[in-house]
Amino acid sequence: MDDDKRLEAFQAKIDREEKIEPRDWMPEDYRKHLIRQISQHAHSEVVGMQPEGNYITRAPSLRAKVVLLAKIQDEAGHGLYLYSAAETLGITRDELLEQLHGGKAKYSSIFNYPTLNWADIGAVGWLVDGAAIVNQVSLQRTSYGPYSRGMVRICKEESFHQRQGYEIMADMAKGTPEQKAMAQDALNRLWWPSLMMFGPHDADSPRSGNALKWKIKRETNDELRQKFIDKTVQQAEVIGLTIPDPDLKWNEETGHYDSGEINWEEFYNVVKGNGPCNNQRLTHHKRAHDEGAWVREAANAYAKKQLEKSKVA
Ligand code: FAQ
Repeated sequence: MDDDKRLEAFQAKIDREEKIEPRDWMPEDYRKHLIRQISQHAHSEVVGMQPEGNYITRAPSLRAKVVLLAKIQDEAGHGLYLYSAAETLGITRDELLEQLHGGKAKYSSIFNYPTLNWADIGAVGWLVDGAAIVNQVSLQRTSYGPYSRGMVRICKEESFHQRQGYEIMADMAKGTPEQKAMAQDALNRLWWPSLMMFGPHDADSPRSGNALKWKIKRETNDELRQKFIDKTVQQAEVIGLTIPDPDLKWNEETGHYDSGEINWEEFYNVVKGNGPCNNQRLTHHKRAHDEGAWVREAANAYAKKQLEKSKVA
């Protein structure tokens, strides 16, 4: 079959809602697009452990500590599923990490903001995991089989994470005036960066055209952002917190909330590496990777030994 025919058959398969699997023929651009998106998603999960990891030793109760620990371990697991999904596309884990450490691969802008206190841990679970779920529920229907299946499990775990954060915020919002003020302050600082997680407006999103045609993305950046706003505004109302957007108002006609404009200059600045914690996050990741070299060496030596044993048997 020539390439035009293959391409036609590939698109027809996608249009029939059949999944593309690792051994299926796929255009090079589709493969590259997926490696970029899945690996950036994986890096986000792993780097995203850092803003929370600091609070394992500071959680206010044993229960809070156990729940936070379980959540952070889940994020590591999500990173591993996603790296494995990316590897099915013909790239190695080492190459993926080189791209991260060399600054070629991005990770979500949200993880370049600091977590200043326990209320921020609540806001991360509620808003960041909440935004991640909206995006990932949509990605469960993505066209690439391994990514789509990974998302199903990840979404189940994310909904526990979102509840973990919302519970912290709800408890603080009904606590002392100081606790409520801390919860409100965390919402004020993390609201806008959470909206930025969905990426630029559709008109400014260069990757969306192919992503939608290939059904890698099932909904646009703005559609998903709107879904997140609609459901989160109501959750804020229930616990008595105020979304820090003076332009936010219900629109009877559209059936959605209208909202103010995101500070895109801030977004692009963070994406370019100049956010408050970019340097800290990457430096920490590199150090942890270097310090873990002995674990990789030991695992490789063990695997080699097992292989030799199986040859002898
Ligand atoms: N941050 O043309 P588009 C989580 C980049 S998981 C940084 O719209 P696309 C769990 C984009 O890469 C959170 N960069 O791109 C958790 C592109 O640059 P490139 C991660 C961003 O791919 C919770 C350029 O801008 N989730 O939180 C961002 O069609 C708590 C142009 O943008 C995923 O990765 C951003 N926010 O749409 C863990 C979901 N937005 O690559 C721990 C999968 C855009 O050409 C604790 N990814 N850029 O150099 C996606 O759905 C998409 O890739 C989007 C971006 C929606 C992120």
